[in-house]
Amino acid sequence: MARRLGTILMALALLVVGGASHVFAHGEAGDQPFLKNMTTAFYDVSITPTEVEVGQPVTVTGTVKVLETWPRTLEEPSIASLVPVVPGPVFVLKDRVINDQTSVGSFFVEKGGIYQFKLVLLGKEPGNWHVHPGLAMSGTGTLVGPGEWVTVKKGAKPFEFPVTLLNGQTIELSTYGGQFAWWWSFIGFLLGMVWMIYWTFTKRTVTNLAVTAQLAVNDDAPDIGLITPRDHMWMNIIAGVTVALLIIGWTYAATSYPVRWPQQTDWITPRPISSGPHLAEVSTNGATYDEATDTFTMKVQVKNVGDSALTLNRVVIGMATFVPGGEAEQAKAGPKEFVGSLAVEPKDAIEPGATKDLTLTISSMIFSTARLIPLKDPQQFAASLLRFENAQGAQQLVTVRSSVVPTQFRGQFLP
Ligand SMILES: [Cu+2]
Repeated sequence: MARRLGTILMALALLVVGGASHVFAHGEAGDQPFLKNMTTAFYDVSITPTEVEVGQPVTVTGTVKVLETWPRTLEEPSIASLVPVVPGPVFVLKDRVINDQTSVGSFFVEKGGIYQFKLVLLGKEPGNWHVHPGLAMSGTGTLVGPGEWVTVKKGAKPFEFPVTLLNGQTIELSTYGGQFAWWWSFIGFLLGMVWMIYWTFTKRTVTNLAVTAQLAVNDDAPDIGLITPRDHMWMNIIAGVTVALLIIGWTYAATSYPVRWPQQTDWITPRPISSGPHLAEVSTNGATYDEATDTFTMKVQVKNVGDSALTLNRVVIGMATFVPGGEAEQAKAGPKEFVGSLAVEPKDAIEPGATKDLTLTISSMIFSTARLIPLKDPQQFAASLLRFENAQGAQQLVTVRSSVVPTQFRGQFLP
C-alpha cells in the first residue's frame, strides 16, 4: 500500500516537473488590473546596457509614483523597497539610490510620493534574463515596472564581489561562509531525517493511524508495543545531540567572531519630489475600452492655469507609457515592450486660460499582454498619470481616475 502511494506520488512529481513549460513573464499579467493601474505609475525607465559579461554592471533608472488613487482595499502605503525583479539570484544588487540618497534597506513611502531610483546590478549567472524594477510594498506585495531583456555572457573571469568589512578585512561575499552554512544546515537536516525515518518506517505511528489515533495523547501504549523504553532512549540521544549542536554553534560563533553586530535596519525617508508647478486642471469625462482592438479612449477636460501654451506629452498607466509621436520619441520613453503611441485630439497646444476637451486614444497590445484595464470588475476604474509641458519646458504630473466602460469584448459585441 505504502509502496503504491509512493509510486503514485513520484509519478505525479515527475509529471509536474516534466510537464512545466518555460516561464518567461513575471506574473504581471496575472495580477488584477487595479493592482497595476491604481497603485503606481512607472515612467522614464531605462535598463542599460542590455548585453554584459559576468561581473559587469547593468544600470536600472526610472521613476515611480505611488498614486493618490491607491485602493482603499489595500493596506495604506507605509514602507517599501525598490527591488530588481529578475528570475532568481542571477544578478547581484550593488548600489541603490532613491531620490539621490543611498538606500541600503527600505524607505518610507506615502500616497502621492515620487521616487526616482537607480539600481546598479552586476551580472552573475550567464543567460538571457528579463529585468524589471519593482516596488516591494509592505502589506501589498511587489508592484512591477516595465522590463527589458538583458543578456549576460560568460566573461573571462569568474564572478567576484569583494566587500571590505569594518575591520578592514576584505572578503569575497559571493562565497563567504557558503560551505559552512551548507554543511551546518545539512547536519540539522540529517538529524531531522533520522527522527522522521525512525518513527515512520519502524513504528506504526503513521501506517496504523486508525489505531494510534484512538490512543490518548500521552499514552505510550506498551501493551501493543507502540513506544518502548528503547525508543525513549533513542529520542533522548537525538535531543541531546540537538542541544550539543546548538552549544557547539554558539561557542564556535563566539570564539571565531568575537566582534559581532546585529543585522542593521537602515530605513530612509527620501527627500520629497514635487509633481511640478501648477499648470493644468484636469477632469475626466469617462473612458471606454474596446478589448477586440485593444483600444483605450479617455475624454478629459483640461484648463491651462499657467501662463504659456500647454501640451500633453505622456500618459502613464501602471507600467506602460504612451507617447504622442513616432518611434524615436517612444524609444526615449522606456523599455520597448511597455511603450505605445498616444493620439491626442485636437492636437494643438492649449493656450493660457483656455479650457479644452481632449480625446486621448491609445491602441496597444500592452493592454492585453499586461492586463492593465479592468473588464469585468465590480469597480471599473483606471488611473493614469498625465504629464503636461509648457513652452518653457516646465512639467506637471496630474493623476486622473476615470471610470471605464468596456464597449466590446474580444469576439463579442455588447448590445
Ligand atoms: Cu519580465
